[in-house]
Amino acid sequence: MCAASNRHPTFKASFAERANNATHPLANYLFRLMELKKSNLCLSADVTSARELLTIADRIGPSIVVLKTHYDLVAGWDFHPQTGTGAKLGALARRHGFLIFEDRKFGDIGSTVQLQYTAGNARIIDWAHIVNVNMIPGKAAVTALQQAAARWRSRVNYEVRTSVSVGTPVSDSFDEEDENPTPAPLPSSKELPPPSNLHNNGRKGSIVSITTLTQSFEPVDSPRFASGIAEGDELVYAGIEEPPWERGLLILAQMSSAGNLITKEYTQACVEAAREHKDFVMGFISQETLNSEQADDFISMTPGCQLPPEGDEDDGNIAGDGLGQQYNTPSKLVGLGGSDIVIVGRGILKAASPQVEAEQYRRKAWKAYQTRIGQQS
Ligand code: S5P
Repeated sequence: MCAASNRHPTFKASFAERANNATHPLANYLFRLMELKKSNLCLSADVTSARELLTIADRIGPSIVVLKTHYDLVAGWDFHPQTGTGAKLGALARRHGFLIFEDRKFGDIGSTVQLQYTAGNARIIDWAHIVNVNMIPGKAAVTALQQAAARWRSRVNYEVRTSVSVGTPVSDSFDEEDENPTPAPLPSSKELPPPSNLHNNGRKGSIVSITTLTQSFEPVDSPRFASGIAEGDELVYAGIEEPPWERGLLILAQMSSAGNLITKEYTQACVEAAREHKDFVMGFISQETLNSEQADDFISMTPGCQLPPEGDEDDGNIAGDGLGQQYNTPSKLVGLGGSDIVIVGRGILKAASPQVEAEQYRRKAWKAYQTRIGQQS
């Protein structure tokens, strides 16, 4: 563990203080959520069906501040933008108060990661508050994701609906099919061309064609966006507003797996990239805090976390999974390493009662944080 980081002001600062200093709107929100829920726990929801994912998100939601997904290992993921799995997770996130982090580990050239983030069936940016990037391709991947997020952000407040109808207003007119037959025009809609064109001076209706273009702008947070989702999904977690629309990025700066190829220089390059993109990069996936310069206030989220088996002493050492994964306890990661959020998958998912176990992890990780900052519980 890096001694310099342990002397950094953020090591002893409370999450409430760090919320006040945070410049990234989503980091500010997350710190406040952590204080409100007394939780610095992220569930790594590595389950293989959409049904299990939604069930576990609903059950564990009250204990966590972040739900981490790997959407590509989920069978039956419904891609519908308003009623699909992403939208349903979003409704659960609002109800229980957590952010969604898609652990996509983007790792390609800029233009490809932009498309992977915003396009395809999954349209990750629509439902994931946070994503992460593998820095192998270099800083351009971060810049590219930031650009894509900024473009998305500038559009997101308004959903644009355009309907085009072609035909004539006279009785023997023919109508071509509407391109978008569903929505009735909203009150704010403007019609082009003006209605005076509807009089055709007695010319045969079938020759005259009038195009009506209806374009309406609807706030994306309109209740209509919740429609199609089960009743009750409009419920919102009390005590805090809904998250801001700004998206956040975590840089994969260190890994938990044995023999990983990340070097100190590589980690340092990740920190530099984060400093250059502070309005998009919230922090790191790392094994310890990486804050070292005075102005740094990045969030460290740490996977490779488990509690010792019941009755065993917490000496910080836990057996790995036999496939390279290494584990440390919350007290070591948060208390000594200065990590802010622990990421736990199988430690919770494989427990006899995941709900009870999640509460256990929440309490231990929160206690480690309180001890670190010298706060009485
Ligand atoms: O270094 C890493 C980075 C990540 S994001 N090590 C990890 O284990 N992860 C992810 O954390 C991994 O992909 C998995 O989803 C989760 C750890 O799961 P667990 O079951 O071992 O707690």
